[in-house]
Amino acid sequence: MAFVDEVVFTVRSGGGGKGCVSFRREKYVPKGGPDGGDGGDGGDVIFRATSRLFTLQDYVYRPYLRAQNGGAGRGKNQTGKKGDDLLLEVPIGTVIYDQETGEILADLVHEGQEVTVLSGGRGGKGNRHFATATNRTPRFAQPGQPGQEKRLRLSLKFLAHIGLVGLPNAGKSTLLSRLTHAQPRIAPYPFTTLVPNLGVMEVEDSLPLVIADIPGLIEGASKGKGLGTRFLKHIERTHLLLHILDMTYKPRAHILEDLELLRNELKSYSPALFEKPGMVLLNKMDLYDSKIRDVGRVQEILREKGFPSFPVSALTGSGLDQVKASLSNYFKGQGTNGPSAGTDGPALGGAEKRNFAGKPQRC
Ligand SMILES: Nc1nc2c(ncn2[C@@H]2O[C@H](COP(=O)(O)OP(=O)(O)OP(=O)(O)O)[C@@H](O)[C@H]2O)c(=O)[nH]1
Ligand SMILES: [Mg+2]
Repeated sequence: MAFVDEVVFTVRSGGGGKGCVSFRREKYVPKGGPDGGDGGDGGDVIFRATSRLFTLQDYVYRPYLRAQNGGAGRGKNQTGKKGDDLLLEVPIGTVIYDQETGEILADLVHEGQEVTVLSGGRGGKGNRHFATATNRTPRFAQPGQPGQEKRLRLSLKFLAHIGLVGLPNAGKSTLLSRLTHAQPRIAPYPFTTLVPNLGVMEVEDSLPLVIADIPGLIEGASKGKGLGTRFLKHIERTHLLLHILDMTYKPRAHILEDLELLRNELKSYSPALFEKPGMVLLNKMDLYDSKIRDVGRVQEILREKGFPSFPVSALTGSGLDQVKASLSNYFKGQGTNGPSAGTDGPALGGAEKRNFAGKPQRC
């Protein structure tokens, strides 16, 4: 199934049913009074977040969706039927924008959260409401209020605690498959991951942590090179970024250049994303040639730059227990377990307060 995280379509709430003009007509009751019932209210347009959906695919071929109109009122004071609401289910993390003004109408971040984007028109009043001392036979009733229409843009931004960023082929998806039960595609060539993957990491004494793996970034991604930065929005709401660097046979300078490149692309996309606390995973240590450089020195430089780092091998699993422990410790230290719900900016306070593996760090 295609991964769709952006859709535009129009919704319309139901119009109210019209009020009825009617008079009581019964044997032996001459000139019975007005008994025109009210029109039913039109249906609302409601969005609901559900964890059953992971994309906005359902809305691709539905350019115009409308709620039901209210039924017209009838004689004998019968109110028209209320129009059915249009209930639209969307994945958790869906942001709803007014396409014309750009205004955010809703940000659905919890399971079952609902928002009414458009209310249905009220039903018109029947003629029985308009009888007065001077006009006992009102021959008019109210029309129903019309429904409203809006063009919407829905943008899905995953809610994850941790985001994986790295150059293509660095081992991000392998790492996701190791830390969680996710089974992303893994292959020995760049751009294996074409759309984001989510995985859930079980952590002792704490709620599970959601990890997002996105396609690799290359130099110029912010200018559209490679797959561009289109998927970075899926890590905008994370608390923490894991930068994955490939250590294969590389001299120190190249490893640090890779990090620099990643950081530059993140910064060009969004300063708020760039500012997020980060850790570095020095991956593929099983292929690292210690004759070229000492990994300790790389870690020292990273520490000076404010990044705690961990030498690991996503393939063999070495070093990953420490990473897990550190992540778990970090999130415990935050006193929060929910992903950041805001649409921009880091979710937590100052980076200095971060606590990786119990050590205070400057990020
Ligand atoms: N030797 C070794 N190979 C690894 C390690 N981690 C990943 N690989 C291999 O590196 C290749 C790329 O791994 P992926 O996990 O697909 O890399 P990615 O970063 O997700 O790549 P893109 O999705 O293309 O951005 C695969 O052949 C993996 O088996 C590691 O620690 N050691
Ligand atoms: Mg991948």
